[in-house]
Amino acid sequence: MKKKVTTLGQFIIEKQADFPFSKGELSRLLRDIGIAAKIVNREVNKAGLVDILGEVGEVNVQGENVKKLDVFADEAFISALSSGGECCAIASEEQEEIVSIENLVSRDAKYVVAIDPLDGSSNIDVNVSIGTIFAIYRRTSLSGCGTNEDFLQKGTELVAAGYIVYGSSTMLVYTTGRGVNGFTLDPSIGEFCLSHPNMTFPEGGNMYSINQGNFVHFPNGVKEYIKWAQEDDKATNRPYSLRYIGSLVADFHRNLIKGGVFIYPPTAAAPKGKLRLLYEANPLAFIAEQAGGKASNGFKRILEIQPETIHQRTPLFIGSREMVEKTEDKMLKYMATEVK
Ligand code: P6P
Repeated sequence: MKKKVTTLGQFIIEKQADFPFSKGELSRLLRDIGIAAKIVNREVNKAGLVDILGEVGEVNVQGENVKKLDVFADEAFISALSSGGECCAIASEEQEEIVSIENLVSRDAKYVVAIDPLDGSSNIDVNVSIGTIFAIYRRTSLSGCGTNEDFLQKGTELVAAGYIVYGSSTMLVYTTGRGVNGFTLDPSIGEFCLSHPNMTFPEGGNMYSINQGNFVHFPNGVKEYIKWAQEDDKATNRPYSLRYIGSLVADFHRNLIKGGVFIYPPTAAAPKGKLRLLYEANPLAFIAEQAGGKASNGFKRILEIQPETIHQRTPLFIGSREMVEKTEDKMLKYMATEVK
């Protein structure tokens, strides 16, 4: 018997019925993100075929060489969100300042979106999975174009969050605070179709993701955790396997499905780590918690961190609950001697 196909659009409408007073703005905003994701997916899939690779030659606000697909993805999401009328401002990894959406349709819109349009873009040229990460807040400003303050809200205030992973297949995974659901793009009909309902981390897990090349610079708690993970103890499924793609969305997605912990720790040179709070750590932390997992900076719940600036960084320990807690135990052991 043919399985019923539920598209992202149908799913959003069905779920909207759970919010009787909702006027559909969030539904339309999620739809706009889905549309932009399909446009970016088309270009990502062509990347090897047309001259869209290579560097634009500019350096973005993060001090990294900008790849053409980064620019394309940023423009695609800004365009879709600007014309959709449900978002009044965007904070993007590719934009130093927030993008206030001036048009009449969006000026008084209810939501703001923080986004990493194409994370892991250094992997584009080697055909490794990359991703988009988005976080949706209700604005705190009363009207007009969005302001910086609209974005400086704790992750606990998130209304919705999600990611798109452009890999062997393209998936959109999101939460509105009532569980996590995954949709796989069916290119034959151009629709994201529900393929992973109610995603949760499996119990336990035996994979850890970290750039072990930086071992000498890690805090002692992380060094001790890595040595613990490598011990031979069949009863606790150790030694664990090290799986690190160097693309946050791909590493997180694999760990969500198979169980695992992803660690981007602080170092003396980068005490806040590398990853961004607003549009990388917070949205993935919301998803992780909704999927029964955990996300912290080694000591504190990611979603409780009060943002001060839109591009601020944070260390990130995220994934299966028990595995994150084990890393926190190790970090706590050295807290007194290490926290700056
Ligand atoms: P490193 C990609 O540049 C990225 O922002 C994340 O996608 C990824 O997890 C991380 O950086 C990799 O950083 O320092 O290990 O190369």
